[in-house]
Amino acid sequence: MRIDVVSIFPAFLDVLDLSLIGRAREDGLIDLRVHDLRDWAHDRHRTVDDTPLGGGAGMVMRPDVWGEALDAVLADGAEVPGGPETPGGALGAGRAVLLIPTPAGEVFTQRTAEDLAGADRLIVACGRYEGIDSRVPRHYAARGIEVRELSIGDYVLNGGEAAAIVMIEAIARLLPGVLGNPASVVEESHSALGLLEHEALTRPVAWRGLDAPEVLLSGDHARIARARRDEAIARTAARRPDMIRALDPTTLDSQDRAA
Ligand code: 6GU
Repeated sequence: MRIDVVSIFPAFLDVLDLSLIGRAREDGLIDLRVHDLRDWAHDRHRTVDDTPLGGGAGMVMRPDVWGEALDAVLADGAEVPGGPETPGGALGAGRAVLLIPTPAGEVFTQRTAEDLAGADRLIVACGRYEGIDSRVPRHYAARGIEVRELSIGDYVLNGGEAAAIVMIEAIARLLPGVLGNPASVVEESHSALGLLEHEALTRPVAWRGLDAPEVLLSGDHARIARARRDEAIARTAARRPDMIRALDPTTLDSQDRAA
């Protein structure tokens, strides 16, 4: 997957050199490129924002600067499926998604990550201040590009960079070959069942007066699975009653209902 990030703080994205994502980049599974929006500014001061039309607090990022930046980044990916030069339509046979992190977006969930992991390229436009001029997403959507304005939750960050890192990590770990143990992704997809994961324990079995549940030492895999599921339901009910209400009753067995 090709991922381009445009930001006025490109160094913010340096953490993506580390850990799992860094390894996936070295292995060529992810082609991540970070761009400085100010490279497309027009003046000596490299201005990228202006006061809001209609007045009000804060600054809004200029559509002309963003337009030139995104046109250049899209053209640079011409060889990528989904790039503008790929035969088969405005953006070719592949799937390119313009992702705009914003607290005013739709909420990014595991389902969103699974969906976006199917794209050939992501272009992530990180806004600061009060956001990017709203004509920018409208313009690219009208050009036939899939535009997703996404929020990572109901709180406000100073800019899209931290949210972009969250979303890129959630998407990238779903790409084939990125995770050491693909079973962890499969097990999580049970969270598609709509429960939090069961608690995890390791050795020592007794620690500071706290004993691990005996069942985990029983070797009885059916009993272990049952105990874990009961525990997952109990903690989901305690921590995320909204998830319990949203459960599909047909996915529950009689013992679940008793729990
Ligand atoms: Cl995507 N951006 C900003 N600035 N704040 C947020 C967010 C995004 N998601 C939650 N809060």
